[in-house]
Amino acid sequence: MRSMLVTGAAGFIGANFVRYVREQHPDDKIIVVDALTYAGNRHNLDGVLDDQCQLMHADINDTDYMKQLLRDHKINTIVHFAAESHVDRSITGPDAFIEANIMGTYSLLKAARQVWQIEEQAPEDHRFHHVSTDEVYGTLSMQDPAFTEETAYAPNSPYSASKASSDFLVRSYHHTYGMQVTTSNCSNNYGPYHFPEKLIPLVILNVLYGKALPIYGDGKNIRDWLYVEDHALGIDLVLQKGRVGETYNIGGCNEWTNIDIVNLICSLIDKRFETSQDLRNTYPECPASQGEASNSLITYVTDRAGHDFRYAIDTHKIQSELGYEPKVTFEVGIEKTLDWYLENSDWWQAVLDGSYRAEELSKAG
Ligand code: NAD
Ligand code: TDX
Repeated sequence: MRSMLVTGAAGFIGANFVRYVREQHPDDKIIVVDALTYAGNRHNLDGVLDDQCQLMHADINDTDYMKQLLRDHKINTIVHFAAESHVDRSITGPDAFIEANIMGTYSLLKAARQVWQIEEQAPEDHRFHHVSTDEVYGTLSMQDPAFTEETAYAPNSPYSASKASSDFLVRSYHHTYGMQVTTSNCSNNYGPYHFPEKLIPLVILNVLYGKALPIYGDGKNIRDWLYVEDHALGIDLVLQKGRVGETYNIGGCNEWTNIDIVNLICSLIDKRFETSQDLRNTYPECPASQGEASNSLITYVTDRAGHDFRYAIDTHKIQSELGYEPKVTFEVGIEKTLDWYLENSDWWQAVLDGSYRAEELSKAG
């Protein structure tokens, strides 16, 4: 039986991963540890927390507490999501990224090495899975082949540099101490619980309220988008069948320019408003409620500093070794995502008006 420590699972991908594991592996015991930063929200785990799946409000930099959790709950599997994750924030304030992504990963590795007594006992039944990003590989031109696991690291933002550093620390704990590690490098995720500072949820909510849709630069930058549940599936396969010491790229083989994604979301929202008086009444500021096209809100703004042009993932390794195949097409995934945001306004209202933060701060006393 697995006893898992899942870090950062009050955030977007970690919360979806925990939901996935609860469904697919109901016997697993899960301890979530999350510092509940601005991006962490305990409501992301509503309905899945119980005796077998508990949330501990703590910082992974608290090494002693991490050791205590590993011991007390006999953890044999760590799945490490906790990180600062927004590139724009890393440009304006890199300190938090160094602290959470580099120091935090180091703290967790240090705790695991000691508690699992890696060198003394060489225990078989342990795993440290590190969740990383395709951004560590840098940027591609239109002509370049997609990133493989052999592509040299060339991170360009403080965010991707901090993730690259954490990847190397994890790698070193395998080579030096024999810790059983795996790493996955995934492309852009989208889906439920995505924090609305990131492109897709930001566009959905701004359209509903008739706010400008900021497009960085000329909007031609390209990202590969993967439905978040398919990221969870990929990690699950790596945990079950992945070779220790290896890295696996996870992607959707689904490249879009930013401007095309934004236009698509606008047209999907326009279609829904056409047939729903209820939506028109609920969101009167949405252009579609006034018979206008939502993409009239598109506003070109100053480009992101150091903006990577293109990311693309070669998924051959995880497909051929582990049988990975994403299940949700983009056409289906983007509609599911839109449904989720339209059906869960309580969630994002509390995020936007800060009431979930206030609730958290009052709990902390
Ligand atoms: P997120 O920002 O939504 O969530 C991060 C979570 O980590 C939050 O709940 C936050 O409170 C927590 N956290 C931050 N610092 C912490 C600390 N010191 N101690 C404990 N908890 C802490 O991020 P996300 O989009 O869910 O990304 C999760 C992981 O996946 C990250 O490691 C990220 O680099 C990686 N990743 C993200 C994407 C993507 O598209 N979002 C793609 C590839 C990889
Ligand atoms: O307002 C915006 N306007 C805009 O044009 C925002 C927020 C973004 N963009 C562009 C920048 C990117 O080219 O859209 C693209 C996607 O931006 P983000 O949603 O910020 O994602 P990105 O920077 O690609 O990084 C994401 O994917 C990889 C995650 O945030 C990372 O954590 C992950 O590692």
